[in-house]
Amino acid sequence: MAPLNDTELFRSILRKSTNIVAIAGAGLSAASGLSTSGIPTFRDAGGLWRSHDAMSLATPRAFFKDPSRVWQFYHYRRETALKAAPNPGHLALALLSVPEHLKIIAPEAKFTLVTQNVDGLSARASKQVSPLREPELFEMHGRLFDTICTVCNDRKANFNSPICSALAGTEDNLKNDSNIPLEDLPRCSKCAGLLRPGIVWFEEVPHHLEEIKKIVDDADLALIVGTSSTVYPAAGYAHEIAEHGGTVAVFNIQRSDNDDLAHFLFIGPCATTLPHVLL
Ligand code: BJW
Ligand code: ZN
Repeated sequence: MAPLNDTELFRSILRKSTNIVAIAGAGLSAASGLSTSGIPTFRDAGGLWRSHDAMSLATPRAFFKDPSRVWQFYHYRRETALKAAPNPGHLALALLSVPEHLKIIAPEAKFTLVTQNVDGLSARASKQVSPLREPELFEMHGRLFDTICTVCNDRKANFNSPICSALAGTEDNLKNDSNIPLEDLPRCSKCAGLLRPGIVWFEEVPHHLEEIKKIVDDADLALIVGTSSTVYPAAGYAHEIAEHGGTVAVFNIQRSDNDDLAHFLFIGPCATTLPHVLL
């Protein structure tokens, strides 16, 4: 059956659901950011992977082959995210974690946000909406603002801008590799080893998989938001939820891979559709 675009029917299901999960991707953050294009997604026209080869940037092998180039890319991503702010889509999802503010979900309902995004904007939205509440938020592909030492494995939050002086200004010059000497790239404060971004690259195991598995197993409603549903394991969660009888609602600016199993489909920019449908 073709998916429905019926806000009232969707809300009646939302009100009855007790384990609600949102699986978010880059489209959720597309409307954030200072530039007119916001935070670029990966695979759309104008997306990051259209102009940069993913495999030469987002794998451990790529990093060890050319850490200067990979750090330059992540420096650009960090600076873009620092200038961005949560948009109404992030805020609408954050509000679902505060059911007492909402009449639209049951008071006993549990809402979890599983995001593939590394920009930290969903965590910032939760702080904005409810500063004291710890959100049920899983950042499965890591965080732009974490670093990991490649020698002693120390993981730290690091919001420095720029992260090191040698990268300053290179964000405007993404296509020209700056060949920064290894010793001038970000280094560990404990052992002086080379730091890497705290991101889950291809071939690495995403974070929180056990907790996410349980949430997916229990979910009676899934919101699939702004993701092309091409990267596993996240791409498989909607299938698993539909298979055990849960309802799946897709929020995307265009048709995407999970539409064939969606019960609801809300096409449009999710900074508009999420607040419109949820609040
Ligand atoms: C809007 C909008 C607006 C725009 N409003 N919508 C074959 C089968 C199965 C798996 C594999 C396979 N071959 C290889 C694998 C494994 C691999 C994988 O899935 N590869 C696929 C490409 C096939 N996966 C992995 O390697 C993962 N690890 C793994 O599998 O470990 C093994 C293991 C698993 C489980 C247990 C034990 C072991 C790791 C994946 C790490 C992904 N990392 C990246 C890069 C991070 C670096 C960085 O950020 O720089 O994460 S890839 C990149 O894609 C990034 C994203 O999080 C991820 C998903 O992309 P997303 O968010 O969907 O973005 P887009 O651009 O693709 O889509 C945007 C969508 O938004 C579009 O639909 C637009 O229409 C929409 N949109 N504007 C609403 N305003
Ligand atoms: Zn170290």
